[in-house]
Amino acid sequence: MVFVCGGTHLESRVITLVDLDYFYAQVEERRNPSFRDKPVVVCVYSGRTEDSGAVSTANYVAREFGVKSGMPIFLAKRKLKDVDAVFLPMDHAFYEEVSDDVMAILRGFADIFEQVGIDEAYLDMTRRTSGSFEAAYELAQQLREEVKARENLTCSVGVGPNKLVAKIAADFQKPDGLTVVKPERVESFLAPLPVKRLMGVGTKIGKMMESLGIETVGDLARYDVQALIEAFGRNLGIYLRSASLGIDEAPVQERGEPESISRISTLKEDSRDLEAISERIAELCKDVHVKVLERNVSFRSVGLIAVLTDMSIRSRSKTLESPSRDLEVLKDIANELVGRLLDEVELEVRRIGVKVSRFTQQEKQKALTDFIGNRGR
Ligand code: DGT
Ligand code: CA
Ligand code: CA
Repeated sequence: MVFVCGGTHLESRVITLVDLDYFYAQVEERRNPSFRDKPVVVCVYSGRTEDSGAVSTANYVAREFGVKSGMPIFLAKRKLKDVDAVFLPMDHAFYEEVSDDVMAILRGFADIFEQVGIDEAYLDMTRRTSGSFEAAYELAQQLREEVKARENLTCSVGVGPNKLVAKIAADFQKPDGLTVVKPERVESFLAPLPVKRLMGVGTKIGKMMESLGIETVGDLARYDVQALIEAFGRNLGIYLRSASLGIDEAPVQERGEPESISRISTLKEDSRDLEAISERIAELCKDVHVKVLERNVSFRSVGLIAVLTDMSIRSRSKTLESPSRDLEVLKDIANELVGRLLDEVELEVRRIGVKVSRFTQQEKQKALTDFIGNRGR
């Protein structure tokens, strides 16, 4: 495939994958720097008994003790017996917030940006690097420095001619690594890696391959393609063959933006005091408003979410007559909704949240006014 870019014909795309290191645990370390040298384990407590549930992720100190994502909490505790380790419940809303902030930085480094999951994103950099992997290396370093300086987080970055290679390159040196694989180095880079590094090769297919004597990506690349099709079926067989050669033409694609922006936080103490709640609401509105401006949207709906003392959740919302992106409008409506809510419930409020939705893109409106403005000139 040849890519045309600014009149020059490029041999290859330049695709970068950024994956934040031990994401939830790293965010917890940032929030509480005294955790840094200790094993940190972020848990999803199922709530049945004190220790029932699973490990969501762990920092690299904890991983040295054999703690892994998905492991039962009691097992992680056993592995960290007699060690000064930190076990924390997952705080998903907070990780989402941090993720949004990081993604806003990454977006600035991409021609086309595709977030995948909470802690990783693909960046198509073909245009801005004019297809140069040297330029991509520099950009990737700059990106890592910026994420570190502005968000105090480390990430691992892979650069390659497509998503498949970029992803494997990012996994190659973790944490805090950068691996660039130029097109001509793809096959030799992949060949020695275990086949399990390829997407789609899980435990079951891995076992089948083992029985065929395929251990590395190189083994797979040399394997007779007809025999692969016999063993794995046509679609998977052909996919495995091309994956083993580092071929992947899937484009980096901008995903649909989330339908809403929200912020929620816990009050210092449970309360029905309108003034105290309003103060918190003003802060939340400010945060939401920053995101609204960043996304360059206007909202037509404002919502309020309250978690009460008994942990029950109430929400109220209001639709605007016309789209707005005004902080004062947002605050006024949020306060109106709190007033209504307090009239309607008797319990105290524990957590309070603000949400905006029903977006319209600001850009399009601007383009239209530009157009009308230009006609008169
Ligand atoms: P890494 O990338 O190897 O340095 O470590 P993580 O923790 O960033 O791992 P990653 O990128 O696979 O996953 C991103 C986040 O997703 C991670 O911080 C927590 C969550 N997560 C990953 N695996 C699991 C899992 O098995 N269960 C649950 N509940 N959450 C998970
Ligand atoms: Ca990660
Ligand atoms: Ca990830």
